[in-house]
Amino acid sequence: MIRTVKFLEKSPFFYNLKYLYSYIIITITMKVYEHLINTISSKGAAYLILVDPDKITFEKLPHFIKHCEKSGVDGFLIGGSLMMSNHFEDFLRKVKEYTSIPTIIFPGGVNQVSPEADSILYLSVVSGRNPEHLIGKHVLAAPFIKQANLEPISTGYVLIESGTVTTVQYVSGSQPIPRSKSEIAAATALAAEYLGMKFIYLEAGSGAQKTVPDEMVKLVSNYCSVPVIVGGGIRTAEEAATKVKCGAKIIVTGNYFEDENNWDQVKEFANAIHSKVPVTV
Ligand code: 1GP
Repeated sequence: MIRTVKFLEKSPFFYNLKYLYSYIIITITMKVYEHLINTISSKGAAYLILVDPDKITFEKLPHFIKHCEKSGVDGFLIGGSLMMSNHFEDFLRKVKEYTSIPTIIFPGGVNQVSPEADSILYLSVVSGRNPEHLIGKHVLAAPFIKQANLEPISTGYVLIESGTVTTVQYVSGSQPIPRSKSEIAAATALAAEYLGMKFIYLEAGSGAQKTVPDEMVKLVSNYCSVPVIVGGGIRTAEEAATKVKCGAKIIVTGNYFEDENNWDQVKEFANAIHSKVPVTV
């Protein structure tokens, strides 16, 4: 048996098969950015749900994931600014088991890099001046991302003041942009775009008291030509729809659906965000 395997390993057929296999894997993993861009163009905006491994049990996860996919969610962000549990890889594997829509790591640290996802938001906290979150962590993570064959999606992460100190603000040691300073947000976003970042993420922080101001979403979306992601504190489908009307191209919700009682509203959110898709009952 061992001899057969050794022979096969040396044969051109096996080599080609291995090559084909990696090609297929690369092709699949390279698709997430394109998938999001295509979704934005066909549906008006894309809807991502943030799943924090600390906030849902393994038992409830399959039902939630299947429910989200069925309700029209376009992808999952997985991770968080702070992670207390140590089952990140198992968690990702479990999510993949129940969905075929993209899984994108939303990393709070280098410990959240894993080959079990399709892609990773390569976030640089461009609103802050903490070098560790502008480039330091990226240097440490880059070799792991390459090894994991993950598709990095370079994203300018812009923290916006939202009422209280959020976990992301505290953990990243960076000052958010004041709510009334839309022009600072716009200049920051444009700088990120000029540095080659593919998305701008306007972030109020998970569970934020106040969402990113509509005026700011409008100004940043008009000022930049890369798609703007908006997240943090969105608790109603109307709020999500308003952000899209203001120019947001991707909406992220997390906290609201950590409460099981709200799960039946996922479809309502998806319909509100997919502005180009006629709603069917
Ligand atoms: C947090 O933007 C995301 O990073 C989602 O925020 O959890 O408040 O929906 P919420």
